[in-house]
Amino acid sequence: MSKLLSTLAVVMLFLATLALAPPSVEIKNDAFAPKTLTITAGQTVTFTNDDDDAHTVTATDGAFDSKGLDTNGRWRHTFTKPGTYAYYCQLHPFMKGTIVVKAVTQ
Ligand SMILES: [Cu+2]
Repeated sequence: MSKLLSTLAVVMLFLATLALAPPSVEIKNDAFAPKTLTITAGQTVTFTNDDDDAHTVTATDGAFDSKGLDTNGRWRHTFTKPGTYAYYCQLHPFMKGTIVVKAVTQ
């Protein structure tokens, strides 16, 4: 296999792994990671608080709210409709994140 082909194979494998991994957001160092997460309609996102501080996952428009998540606290939310969902932490309003929900392609 040429070097280019084997590099391509590694990239494809990496992308496949990403596609299969359940979508998740880590809350660490007063930030959401990734800051912007793109998923497909119907997928459930798991938010995990890896900080020593409590945090919330609260939609800017109030559509969803995890309420307080303590250290190691977990909250799941299923996004059924395509769109862009901005959220923040009520305890630290400077913490912001976005979930981009794409329509399911037939
Ligand atoms: Cu917070």
